[in-house]
Amino acid sequence: MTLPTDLLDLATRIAREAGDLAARRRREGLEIATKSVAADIVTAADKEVEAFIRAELERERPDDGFYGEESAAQESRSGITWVVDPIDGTVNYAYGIPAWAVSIAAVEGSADPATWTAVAGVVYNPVSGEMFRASRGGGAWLAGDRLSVTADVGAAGGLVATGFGYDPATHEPTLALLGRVMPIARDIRRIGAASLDLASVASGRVDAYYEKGTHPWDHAAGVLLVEEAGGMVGGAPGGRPGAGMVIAAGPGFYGRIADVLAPEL
Ligand code: LIP
Repeated sequence: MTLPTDLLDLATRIAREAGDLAARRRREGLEIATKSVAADIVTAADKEVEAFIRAELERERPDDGFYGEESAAQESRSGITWVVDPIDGTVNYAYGIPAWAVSIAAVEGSADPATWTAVAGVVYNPVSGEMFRASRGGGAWLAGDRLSVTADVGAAGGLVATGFGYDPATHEPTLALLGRVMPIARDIRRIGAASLDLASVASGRVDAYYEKGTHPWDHAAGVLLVEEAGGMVGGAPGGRPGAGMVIAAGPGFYGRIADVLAPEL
C-alpha cells in the first residue's frame, strides 16, 4: 500500500525538476502555438515538460494512470492516476509574468474528476521557488509552515481571486458574474493561474477563489491544498469542483460566495 506521503515526495521531486526545466526553456526563448482559440496558447515547453513529468512517473510507478493537459490519458492499473498541468498560467509564462506553476496531483479512483479523491498534490512556482504541498490527512504546507485559510472576512468583504476563459464569447457572462460577486468583495485578484489562486486561498493570501471553465489539471492539486488548509471547495453538482465552476474559500466566507454564485451552478 503506497502512503500519500510517498506519493507527495515523488510529486515534489518531479515538480521541482520539471519547473526548473520550464524556467530554463523560458530563458532560452519560446515557440508558441495556439490551441482552441487565438488566446489559448501552448508552448513547446508545455509539451516537453509534460513529457518529462510523464516519463519520470512511468519510470517510478509504471502501473499508475496519467491525465494531463498536453498528452493522451492513460488508464490506471494501480488505482492511482496522476493529474498534471505542466505549466499552469501559460499566458503568464509566455509574457514573463512570474505567476505560473507546475501542478501535479495523485488521485485515487477512476480518472473522473466528479468521483476521484486527491491524496497528494503539489503546486510549484519555479520563479518564486514556492512549493505548496499537501497529502490527504497530512495538512498543507509551504516549506516548514503549515497553511491555513482565512477564518472569515471583515466588514470590507473578501479578497477574491478569479479568472477569465480564453474564449471571448465567455467574457460577457463572466463579467456579469463578477458584478454579482463585487458587493461581497473588498477587491479581486486576477493572478492568471488557477493552481496559484487555490494555493493563495490555502495560504490565506486571498479569502476565496472562483472560476468557470477550468480543467481538472488546473485545480486537482490546488483543491487538495485548500481542503488540507481547512477550507471548503465545491461549485459543481455533488459539491465537487468542476468545469462548470470551482469555488474555494474559508468556512466563514464560503457560504456567502457560494450563495452569490448559486444561479450559475
Ligand atoms: C489557465 C488557468 C486560469 C484561467 C486561464 C487558463 P492554463 O490555465 O490556470 O485560471 O483563468 O484561462 O485556463 O491554460 O494556463 O493551463
